[in-house]
Amino acid sequence: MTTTSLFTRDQVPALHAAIHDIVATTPVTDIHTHLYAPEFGGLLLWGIDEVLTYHYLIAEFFRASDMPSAQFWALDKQGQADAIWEALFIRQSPIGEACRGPLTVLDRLGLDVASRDLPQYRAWFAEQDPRRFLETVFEVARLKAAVMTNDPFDAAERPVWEAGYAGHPLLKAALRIDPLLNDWANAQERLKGWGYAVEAGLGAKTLAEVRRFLGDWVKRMQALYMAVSLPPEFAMPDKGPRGTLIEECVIPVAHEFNIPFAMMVGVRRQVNPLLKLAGDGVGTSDPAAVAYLCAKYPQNKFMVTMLSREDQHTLCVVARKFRNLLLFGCWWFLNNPSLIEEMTRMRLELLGPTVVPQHSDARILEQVIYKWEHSRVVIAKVLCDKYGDLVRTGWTVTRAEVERDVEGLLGGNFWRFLGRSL
Ligand code: RAT
Ligand code: ZN
Repeated sequence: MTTTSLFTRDQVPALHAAIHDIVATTPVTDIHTHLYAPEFGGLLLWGIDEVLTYHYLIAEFFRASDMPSAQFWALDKQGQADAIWEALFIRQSPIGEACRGPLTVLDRLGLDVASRDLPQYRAWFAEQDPRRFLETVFEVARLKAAVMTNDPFDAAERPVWEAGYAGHPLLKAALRIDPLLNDWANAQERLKGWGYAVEAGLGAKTLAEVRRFLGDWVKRMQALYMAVSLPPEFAMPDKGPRGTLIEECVIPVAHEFNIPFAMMVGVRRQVNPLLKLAGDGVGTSDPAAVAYLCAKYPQNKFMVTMLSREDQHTLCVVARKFRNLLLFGCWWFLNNPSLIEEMTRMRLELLGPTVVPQHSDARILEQVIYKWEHSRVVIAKVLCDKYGDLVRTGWTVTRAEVERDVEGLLGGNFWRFLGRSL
């Protein structure tokens, strides 16, 4: 089939086949992950034991098993992976989305899923070289780039930047500033220790120093955007430290460097601390906070994803009003086929192809294989309905037009929003 193929109302099956093919093969820019370049050493997680101890699976383990949490946490990584494999894959069927993921990974890497032979999988992963494996995984997942989550407050990560890390062709940086915006008292002490003249009260001098801190790290990381995750109570305007720091520091620095400020709203941290990283939950938020920022700062760019299903419609309506707002991803508890389908449908109906329907949030390298494959299938299904509805009006669609739209949805819209190219 050539790129000039034209689809009419009589060619819906061929149109659907083309859409599935295009969505499955178009290279992706994954705009939010927790992956790292190999230069960050142990921060780049990969391998079957990491895949099996993903925090989504840890949460599910504690439902399926009666092992006391202290006993689980006392196990080493391999012991935890063994316990999870036994509880979630052997003693019950792995039908949940987080369980299905590792099976897709194993299969697409050429391993025999039917064997259920965890030691054999381990032996295969042990032979991989992380640098080469990163490229292999990106090829299998058809990723052309992924954006990391880079936190200058992280004691393991910071020294890599300070030692002059020079960047990676596949992994781009994003400056993550949760500690600054969600825990100013502690952040202030840290900034002071790093030579910024900040005080607890947010006076003019302190705000200037916070701007200097942000600017220094945007430059050092060549950050594509600044990002924060926020609790359900996030509200703007807000006279407290978070609101002041956003309006007086983040907004002007984002404007100066012409980068977006990404807000990931709705996470209720540590609902069950016994689960550690797996212990966070969700709450409904107020998209009016996003509308306030978009309206007050039309020269700034904002990227937003919200964690609660209930907020998605209101957020779409906000995005209809503001061209400086890019919606992205089906985040975390929303990254399940039924919810991706519902959200993608709603976004395309309300916003057309001006969104970034998915990011992977991968914490472990191999996860990009399943997260993207599973999402591509759902996105293609929704697009089949949408283009099918179009041609049934008498409108015609070319393959090149579908390719153009899908390129945007799978990352091009992000780059254009940034005003950059890969
Ligand atoms: O999705 C996740 O893995 C969460 O643990 C969070 O990291 C979340 O994505 C975030 O960026 O805060
Ligand atoms: Zn994340």
